[in-house]
Amino acid sequence: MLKPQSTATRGLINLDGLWRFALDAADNPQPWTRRLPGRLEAAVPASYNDLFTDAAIRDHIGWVWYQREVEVPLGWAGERIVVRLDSATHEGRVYVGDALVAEHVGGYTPFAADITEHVTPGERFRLTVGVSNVLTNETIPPGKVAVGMSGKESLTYLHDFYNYAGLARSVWLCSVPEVSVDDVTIVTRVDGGTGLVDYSVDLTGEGEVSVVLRDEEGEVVASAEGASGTLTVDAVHLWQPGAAYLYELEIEALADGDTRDIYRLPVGVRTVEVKGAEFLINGEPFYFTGFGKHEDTAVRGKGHDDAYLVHDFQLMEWIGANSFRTSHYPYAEEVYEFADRHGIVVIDETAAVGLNNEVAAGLTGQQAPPTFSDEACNDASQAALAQHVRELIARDKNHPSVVMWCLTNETASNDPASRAYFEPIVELARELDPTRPLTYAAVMFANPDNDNLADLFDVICLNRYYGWYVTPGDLGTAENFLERELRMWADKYGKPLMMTEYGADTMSGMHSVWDQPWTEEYQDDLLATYHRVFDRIPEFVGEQVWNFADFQTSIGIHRVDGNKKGVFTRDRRPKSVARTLRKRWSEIGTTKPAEG
Ligand code: GCB
Repeated sequence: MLKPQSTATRGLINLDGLWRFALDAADNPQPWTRRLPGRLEAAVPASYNDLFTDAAIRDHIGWVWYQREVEVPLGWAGERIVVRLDSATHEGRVYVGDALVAEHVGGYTPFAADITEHVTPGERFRLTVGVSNVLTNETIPPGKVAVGMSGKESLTYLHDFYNYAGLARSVWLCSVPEVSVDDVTIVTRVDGGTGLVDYSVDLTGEGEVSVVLRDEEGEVVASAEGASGTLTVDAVHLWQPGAAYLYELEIEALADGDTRDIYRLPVGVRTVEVKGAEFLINGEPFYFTGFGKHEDTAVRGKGHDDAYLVHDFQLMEWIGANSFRTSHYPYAEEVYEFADRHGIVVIDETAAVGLNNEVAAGLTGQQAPPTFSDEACNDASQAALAQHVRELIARDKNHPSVVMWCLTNETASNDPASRAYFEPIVELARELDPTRPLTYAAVMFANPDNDNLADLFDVICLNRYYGWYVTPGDLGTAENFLERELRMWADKYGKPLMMTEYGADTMSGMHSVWDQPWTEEYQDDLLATYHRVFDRIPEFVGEQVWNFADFQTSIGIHRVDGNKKGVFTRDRRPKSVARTLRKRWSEIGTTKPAEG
């Protein structure tokens, strides 16, 4: 799905700001048919949970309602009028006046509705959006609403981040011409010093296509007629990690020789490939450094914020990180666009997190019910994941920064039943995008002897907590365990291996002369232990620390105001380890370090 944009042929109105807000209530059925009751206003984009002081809002389970008036410009007469939501977490329903115009399940991908029939240019309409935060065993990610003995409902889930909900990304009103660019797919190849840009355009309506590729100076470097073809770029300027270069593809839809639509797309020419145990970008071995991140800030929750976007990328640049994983869901599109422009490499992850009953059981000591079963991850959940993968790849396929899809975080790949669940998902992802490697982040219960998925993927990503959840406080044993396990994976599969999570909860400001978990020194020592091992494994291609910053989680006895494994605090102040990482990663750049 193309991101909306404003061009000579397309209008775009940003609907962010303050919307009327109300919880769903039995005494106010069909709230979209009238003005929402009460005086609450919610900021868009922002998760609604932390905006208000009323616990009933933060703890609400079910639908909430956002509403505002929107005026359609008079000049949009004759155009198709579309409302686009960059996300509604986790389920959205959109009403124009009294009419339901769109429904969407899945909290981290966009959706849109053609509302031309429901609105009149020059007039105002009431836009109401319902958003539900409910997770079930058939949603991605999964969750469960349970009623406790007191009769109070609670929403539980198996992922370690707070279930922020609402309109956390932008909402748009767009005008699109009758004959318009509906979709574009770009694949780039390199032949010596020449770049090859394969393009394919889908139109809505009958028309012809013409494309022009410009360099960063605005000079035309190639052009073509037709809905698909290959553009040849002599003396190509490659998109490189740390040195982004973006061409711009201008796509024109014409009918009867007249321009009907113009859409522009940044294009980075680069190749990605896995060869043996190497991850190659533009034919050169690439070593990932960086983080698993979250969309998470105080007050906004998962609300997208350009100031944090700029600041987080500044911190990543300062620390020498060349990459991050969008753990554990697709991020706002602005994040990928920024990464495209700044040469940061992205592992783009689905929202398939928490598909693992053993993780909770591990903490409670109870026997886990099977993860893949009618009551848990069943056919409907698999279909929801397939749909999510379709939407993710459709949204992000053209970003040069995205070098790999991560199809799930910490599923129960040690359960043989994981195979039947994930094999079709892997096939689907390969069919939708034959160009990018695939991976999954393997949970600590999965080892080379019992894992059932590794052979399906191109890169093996591991999340490991030796020295934290396993052998806490004993980094010597952690080092032995880690090295033994990494060598086993490398010997068995001979594929690139990387660590997508390793780290230690750390209270900023807590210090000790001893090896004390939770201190800043322990975080530093734990990471150094891992780095020694990484540098001894030839198949090792990258390290992404868990996590970039401290982040909010569900309330429980295992977390004190959230997860504290951040290298930065939640308000982005560096812990001591940041300077150690800065030194190591600045030296690494993009090249695997020699054994130290
Ligand atoms: C994991 C999860 C991540 C958690 C992390 C932790 O394995 O993938 O979501 O936050 O561990 O800190 O426990």
